This record gives sequence, C-alpha cells and structure tokens, in this order.
Amino acid sequence: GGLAPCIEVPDEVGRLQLHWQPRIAIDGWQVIGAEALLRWHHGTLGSVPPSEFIPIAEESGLIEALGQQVLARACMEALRLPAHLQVSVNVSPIQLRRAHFADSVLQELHASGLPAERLELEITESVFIADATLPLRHLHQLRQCGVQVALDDFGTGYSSLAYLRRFPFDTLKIDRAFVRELMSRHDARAIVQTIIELARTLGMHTLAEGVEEPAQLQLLREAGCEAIQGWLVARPMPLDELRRLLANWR
Ligand code: G
Ligand code: G
Ligand code: MN
Ligand code: NA
Repeated sequence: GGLAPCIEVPDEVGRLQLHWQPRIAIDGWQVIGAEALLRWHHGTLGSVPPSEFIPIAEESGLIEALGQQVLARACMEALRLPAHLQVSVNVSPIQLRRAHFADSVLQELHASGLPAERLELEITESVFIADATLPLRHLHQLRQCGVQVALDDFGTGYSSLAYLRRFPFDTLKIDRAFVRELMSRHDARAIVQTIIELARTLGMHTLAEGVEEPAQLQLLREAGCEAIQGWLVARPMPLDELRRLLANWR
C-alpha cells in the first residue's frame, strides 16, 4: 500500500521527530513527566500521523529498528529536561516479542547515562492477546532494574481487569475515550471512578489522558486521579518548546 514503500527508505528516519506532551500532578500542578510521541514529516505527504505509520512499521518488521531509534532519542532528549521529570516511551507489542528487547533497553539507558528510574515504558493491553510469557519476562527484568511500566489506554481491551493480575504495573493510564465522555455519560464517570479506586487498592498510580476541559479536570480531581495529560495543559511539542514551557512554569 501507499505508505509502505516510503517508510522503508532509511533516509526517512531523519524526518522522524519526537514531540513531548507534559503530564501534570493534579494536586500541585507540577510537571512530573512527559510522553514522547513520534512525528513523521514526509517530503510530499506532509505530516503523517503515527496511527498511520506505526501499524505499517509493525507489519513490515521495521518497528524494531524504529522503536530502538525512538528509545535512543528519548533517552538523549530526556537528559536536556529537569532531572525530576520522567519520560514515557510507547512500546509496540511486536518489540516486546523480540528476544533481546529488555537488553536493548538497558543498553540504551547505559549508553545515554539516563537513570533507569527516569524511564517509563507504555504498554498496551494488546500485548496480552497472544502468549505474553516473553513480554512479561522482559517487563519484569526491566522493572527490577528500575524502569517504570505503565498500562496505556486502560479499559479499552477485552478483559482489562485480568491483565492487572499478570503484571505489577506502576501506572494505569485511563483511556481518553472515558475522559471524553466524563461529562455526558454517567457510566463513563462510574468506570473512571472505579478504575481510580482499583488502582489505589493495587498500589498503582493513575493518569488520565486526553483531558481537554476544566470540567473534566474537576471530576478527575474529585475521583482522586493523581495526574493528567491533555490539551487542557499542552499539546505535544518539540523538546525546545517544552523546555521553554518549563522555564516559564507558574
Ligand atoms: O500522537 P498521537 O497521534 O500522537 O499518537 C497516536 C498513537 O501512536 C498513540 O496510540 C501512540 O501511543 C502511538 N505512538 C506515538 N508514538 C509512538 C512510538 O514511538 N511508538 C509506538 N509504538 N507508538 C507510538
Ligand atoms: O495511545 P496514546 O495515549 O499513546 O496516544 C496519545 C495520543 O493522544 C496522541 O495522538 C496525542 O496527540 C493524543 N492526545 C493527547 N492529548 C489529547 C487531548 O487532549 N485530546 C485528544 N483528542 N487527543 C490528545
Ligand atoms: Mn501512550
Ligand atoms: Na493512550
């Protein structure tokens, strides 16, 4: 298909850029970290969203090299952010099925000098659709070394609750589908409240994504959510822009 031949050209890697979206503690409004989101600027196609090129990279097997590039760059850029900020990197389930995934992450941390505690990997529930033995072994190894692990898009999978028994995630990221309906749907509100209580019981942190309106923030605060990410605070932006934002933070 259309994009596949383009993305296999190695030169394209040069047009890949990380954008950073800050995350904020609801209580105190400090920036506690930022999520790295990949952007691809194609010469003729313009800006191609990750929702289009990530699946192609996954199908073509290019995701392993791409994921490694993202990790390397994220670690390097993280060193130009304040040391108390954690950086989150999205990881494809395909990456987690490679024999040397954990080793390559540790190698990247070592090469960059970024402390393991500053790195958070975001895993999606789709990891659990197939046999998760190897992915879980990688995650356990990394977590033992201090790397944090978050469950992204929580609540959208088939049996989300069962996944929580399979790995001690550090953070649950409440999917923005629930946040979007927080004001309009009573069931969304009940689900979010339940996720937050569950996370607290299990000793996990909570973060709501896709927060766009003050009213959503208010409900999340009342529900006891710890942190948010979303356009209400800031859109994803290049590193230098994030550094400026942090310099002028209230
Ligand atoms: O920025 P947003 O449109 O930026 O991202 C869309 C989707 O692409 C999200 O589900 C996000 O997790 C995913 N994504 C963004 N960057 C990366 C990346 O570096 N690796 C992987 N595997 N997914 C990413
Ligand atoms: O699946 P993941 O959480 O990694 O995806 C992050 C995606 O969410 C990115 O595409 C990012 O650009 C997008 N995003 C971040 N904040 C908001 C927001 O407040 N509203 C909406 N609609 N999308 C957002
Ligand atoms: Mn994510
Ligand atoms: Na998400």
